[in-house]
Amino acid sequence: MNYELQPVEWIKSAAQISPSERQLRWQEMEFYAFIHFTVNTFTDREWGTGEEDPSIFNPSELSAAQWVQACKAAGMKGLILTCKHHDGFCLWPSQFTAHTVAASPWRNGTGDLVREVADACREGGLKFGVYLSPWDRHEATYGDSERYNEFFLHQLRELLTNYGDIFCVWFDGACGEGPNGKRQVYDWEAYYALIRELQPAAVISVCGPDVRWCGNEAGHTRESEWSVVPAHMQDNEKIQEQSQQVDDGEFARRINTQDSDLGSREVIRSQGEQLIWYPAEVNTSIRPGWFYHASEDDQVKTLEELLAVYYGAVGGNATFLLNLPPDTRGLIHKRDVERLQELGDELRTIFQENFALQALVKASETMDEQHAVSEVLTERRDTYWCPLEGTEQAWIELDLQEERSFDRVVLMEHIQTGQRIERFTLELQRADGGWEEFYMGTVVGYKRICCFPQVTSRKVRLSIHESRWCPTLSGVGIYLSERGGL
Ligand code: FUL
Repeated sequence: MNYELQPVEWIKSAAQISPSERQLRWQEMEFYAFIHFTVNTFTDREWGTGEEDPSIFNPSELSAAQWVQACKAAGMKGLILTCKHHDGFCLWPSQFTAHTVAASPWRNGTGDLVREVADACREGGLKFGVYLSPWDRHEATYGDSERYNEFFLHQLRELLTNYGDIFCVWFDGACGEGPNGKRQVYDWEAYYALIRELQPAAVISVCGPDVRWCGNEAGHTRESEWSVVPAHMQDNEKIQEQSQQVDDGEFARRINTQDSDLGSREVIRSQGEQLIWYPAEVNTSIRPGWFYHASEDDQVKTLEELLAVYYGAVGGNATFLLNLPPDTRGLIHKRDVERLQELGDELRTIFQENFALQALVKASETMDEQHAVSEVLTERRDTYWCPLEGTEQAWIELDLQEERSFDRVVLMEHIQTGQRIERFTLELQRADGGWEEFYMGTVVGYKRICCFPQVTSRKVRLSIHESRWCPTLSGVGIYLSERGGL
């Protein structure tokens, strides 16, 4: 981008930053699982020391099919497995270390859990992803940067060549001291290059260029989650940096992962740097811990809690990565399984009937025939409505053909052409013909699920008050949740 541009030209170029094909495919997955499982499951810890004896890894009834079934019941589209957590124990028989399932009694040392999970995913129609912790508390070369990087690349290659298509490589930012007291310098560029070579369709998440960590592990999303943010958000080393000194001696505020506003006009303009498409993922666990602890059996998140995270994440222009920790049997506990089924049932019920599909729809203006407003009512996401270029305010109106009660409105931008909507309202038509606002929102992006107390009307209007260059919409849905307003 050229920072010398006038504001209107500048916002036009910001409006045109768009996702890569792999980012688009990933975003469409919406909801998928994290599985944290390793020696920690058997030691009842969250972080292993690296000194665990592989003989403790011995799940008695492990069934990857059960995990996949639980994910599918919840409506998830994929699963990411901790193939190696910080303790260094590998769930596959890596040729580059003895600290693996091959040294455990599980399946008499002939097991390969990565294979079992990858196969079960493929069979069940889920995409499969890998978590490989760069921080390794077992590996002797850790801290001897060059040698460890080589070792890590070997492990990556094993995972990316032997287990079919991988949709995501998830890199954690944790970096501790090595056994020799040295600090490891990760060769991120080499890791990324190998992933692009072996699995070009995979996104690289968190410590990676494709998917941004939302900034917390509690399941919170920002009110305005922008996918277009300044390029330094991608900088692994500096991600926690609060501020930096600029050339003229003044302190310029640099936004970081925890800030509440990463992408408003004011913020991106003040950062004065390259903008990138870097969408958010919300990761949280169904229980307090990432690994299974019997003591947390009565702390499985409630349906209401999970729905709230779902609405904030999937309904707030992010994706939802929900962690499910299998227990020492190698099964997901009954309580978690039941909760996942309830969640899936609830979501299927809420989004069962889209009242908008019957609607007559009109718009304040339309760019051309290819972008007719009727495109917002089709299931297709590659077609969309938009007004004339340069029109930042516009509206569409839906006549539902009969009076309807509803409490959820789903809006989707055509993000293939960028993220543009900044502020909108929803209004309904009163009996006297006047319009009454019942919802105000900011960004839309891939998907915004507007939740509000039930209203009743035949006509609904979406007014876009602020947008970048010109808004787009590829989908609109209107629903009634059985539960009433949250
Ligand atoms: C963190 C790790 O330290 C936790 O153990 C867990 O894997 C979480 C997803 O990321 O950084």
